[in-house]
Amino acid sequence: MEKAILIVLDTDKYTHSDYDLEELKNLTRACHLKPVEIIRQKRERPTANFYIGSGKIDDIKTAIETHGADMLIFDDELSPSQLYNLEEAIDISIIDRTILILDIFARRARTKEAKLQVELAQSSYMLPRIIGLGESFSRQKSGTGSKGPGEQKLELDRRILRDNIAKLKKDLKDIVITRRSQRKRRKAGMIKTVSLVGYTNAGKSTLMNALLEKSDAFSGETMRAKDMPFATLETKTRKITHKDKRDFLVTDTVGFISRLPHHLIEAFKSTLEEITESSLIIHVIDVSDPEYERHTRIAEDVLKEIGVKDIPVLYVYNKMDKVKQKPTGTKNPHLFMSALNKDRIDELMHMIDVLLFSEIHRVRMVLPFDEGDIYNHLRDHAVVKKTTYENDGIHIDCELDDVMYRRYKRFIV
Ligand SMILES: Nc1nc2c(ncn2[C@@H]2O[C@H](COP(=O)(O)OP(=O)(O)OP(=O)(O)O)[C@@H](O)[C@H]2O)c(=O)[nH]1
Ligand SMILES: [Mg+2]
Repeated sequence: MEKAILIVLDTDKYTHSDYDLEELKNLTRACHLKPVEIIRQKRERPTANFYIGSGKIDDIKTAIETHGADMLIFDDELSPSQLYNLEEAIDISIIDRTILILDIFARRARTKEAKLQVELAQSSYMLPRIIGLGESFSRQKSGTGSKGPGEQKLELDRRILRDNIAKLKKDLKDIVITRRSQRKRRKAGMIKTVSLVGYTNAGKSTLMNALLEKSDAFSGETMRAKDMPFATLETKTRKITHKDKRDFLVTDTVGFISRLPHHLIEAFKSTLEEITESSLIIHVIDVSDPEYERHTRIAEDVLKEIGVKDIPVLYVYNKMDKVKQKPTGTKNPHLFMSALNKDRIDELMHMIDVLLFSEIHRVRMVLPFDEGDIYNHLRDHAVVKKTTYENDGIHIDCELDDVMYRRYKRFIV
């Protein structure tokens, strides 16, 4: 296995936690590289020439010697000139966080669409970085004013890359058109779609499998669920039918990660488009992960970036079998469960049914002070917009589904 040295810079903008370092090691391993050392520096901001301070270059060289390392991995996006300068100064291969993540995606992509998307992200990321090398090649320019061999080769590389990008975009467009018309047909059939989203490894595919097993039309086909980053790169949609519930479609898709490369989001937009058109989003959160609250925020940021708005969200706090205490800071409406043990899957089916099909009632309620349990139930299972404490009780503005509406009718004013 090739050995990699990881380079981490803590700046005023971003300080790495232990968790970040662990995650970086896992990403490295997912690329079949062995992390042998982390070199860490603290500065206000990256330097323009080497990203890290130039004094660190010697430390890096020594570490390369010591370990016999084959690769340097920078846990950030390097600019074309930083990459170029580093390559000039250091003999072994250098990659950055974006190239690393793109490489994992490339290894995992199975469908034609996923492969095209990854290749598009890789090519567009590399294009300006090849140009970065241009400055060095042009130094070889011959005296007659004609182009030197290095420069000619560079132009050729760039042209090939550009042609390739254009071709990838066209191929992808054809796939997107097919996808859109499939979705249109589904919409015409009025079947609602539920999208599973969340940080990578949260248990989305495991939850999809648990839902599939509940379906009367279960074919035996399951999603790939594995303990590794980015097990899923494809979007898969399946129908769930149940004798006492209304049919719906469920979509499993690629997971998110902290500082997900922008190029990747761009390239995967067509896959992620599915989410923006769903009727309900199930945000799966791994509560056994100490950073689950941060991961929740990261996933929400990605959803915003791909254009999700005004879609109701159900928060599934997953892997409850691995923790002793109920998680804090939970969002609503939510459900605590274990997708692996399939506990509370019936309750999930019920919540999906209610959220998808019941009418929403916007109401004002006045709860007597001794009905704290009901208040807690509302907070967990309805959308509470505003709470004020008045003399006659707790005044609550909230949105209730049919079931809750009937249940608490007596408190509605
Ligand atoms: N203990 C426990 N493990 C779980 C649970 N749900 C999922 N897992 C495990 O967590 C790992 C990741 O599960 P996946 O379903 O692949 O997660 P994912 O969100 O689809 O991940 P990506 O597709 O990589 O984004 C697997 O090893 C699952 O067996 C759970 O409720 N409890
Ligand atoms: Mg998955």
